[in-house]
Amino acid sequence: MTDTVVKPRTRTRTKTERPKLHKVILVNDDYTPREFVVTVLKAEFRMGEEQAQRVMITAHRRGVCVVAVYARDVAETKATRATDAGRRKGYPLQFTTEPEE
Ligand code: TYC
Repeated sequence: MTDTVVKPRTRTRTKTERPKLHKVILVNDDYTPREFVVTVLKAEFRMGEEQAQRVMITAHRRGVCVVAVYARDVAETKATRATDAGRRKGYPLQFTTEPEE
């Protein structure tokens, strides 16, 4: 009888895998007041007035702007909270997330 030799399946990791960071992205719309966007950026993302103004105006002009990067769960929680703040006022303000490359 022939013995079957089972080769152990191993995988060589050449680097330590780190969880990807996720971007929070501010999306422009035609209805949310500029000042409200700035207020949400300051409250949820701990930005100063000048930085919040810059991010808001960049999204206004270009359609989107990266707000910050965080671990995935933090990015998703902050995006949801910021989007909900707009919804409570009846605004279509949107914050989305996507993984960094
Ligand atoms: N475009 C909006 C306005 O003119 C302001 C605005 C800026 C809304 C950025 C959303 O992500 C946004 N009132």
